[in-house]
Amino acid sequence: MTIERSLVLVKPDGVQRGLSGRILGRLEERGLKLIGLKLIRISDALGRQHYAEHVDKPFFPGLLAYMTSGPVVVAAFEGPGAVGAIRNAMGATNPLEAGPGTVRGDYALEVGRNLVHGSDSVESGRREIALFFSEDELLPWDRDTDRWIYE
Ligand code: ABT
Ligand code: MG
Repeated sequence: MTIERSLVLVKPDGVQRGLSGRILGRLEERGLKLIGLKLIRISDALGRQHYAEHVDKPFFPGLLAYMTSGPVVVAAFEGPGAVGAIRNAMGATNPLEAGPGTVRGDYALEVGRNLVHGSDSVESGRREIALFFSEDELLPWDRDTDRWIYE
C-alpha cells in the first residue's frame, strides 16, 4: 500500500466537547503517523477555500458559520492507505448512518455537528494540507515503531 497523507480537522464541536485527544488518539493508536499539528480559528476566507466545492450550495452559510465558530485542531497524518483508513475511522458524513466503533457513530448524531473532517482523496489531502500548513510546519520523521506497523 502506498503512503498517503490526509488532513484531519477536529471541528469546533469536537474541541468544545473535549474530544480532540480521543479523536486524534484513535488515529495514532491505529498506527497513523502525525506529521503536523496545531490549534487555530478558521477564518471565513480559509473556510471558503477549504469547502470550495460547496460554496454555492444552500447549506454553505450554515457550514461556514459552524466551522468558524470556535477553535479547531488541525492535524496532518501519514500512513499506508491513510485517506481511506481515516474516512473509515470517522464513519459516514451523517452520524446516524455511521457504524459503531467510528468517531461519528460513537459520539455524534447530526451532519451539522459531525465532529471531524478527513480528506476524501489523496489529491484532496495534498490540497488541504498545503492550505492549512506551511512547508516548515510539517515534520516527517522516522518513528522507531514504523517497522512494527508497516512491512
Ligand atoms: P467533511 O469532513 O466536513 O468534508 O465532511 P464529509 O467529507 O464527510 O462530507 P462532505 B460531502 O464533504 O460535506 C461537507 C460538509 O457539508 C455538510 N453538508 C454536506 C450538509 O450539511 N448538507 C449536505 O447536503 C452535504 C452534501 C456536511 C459536511 N460536514 N459538516 N459539517
Ligand atoms: Mg468532505
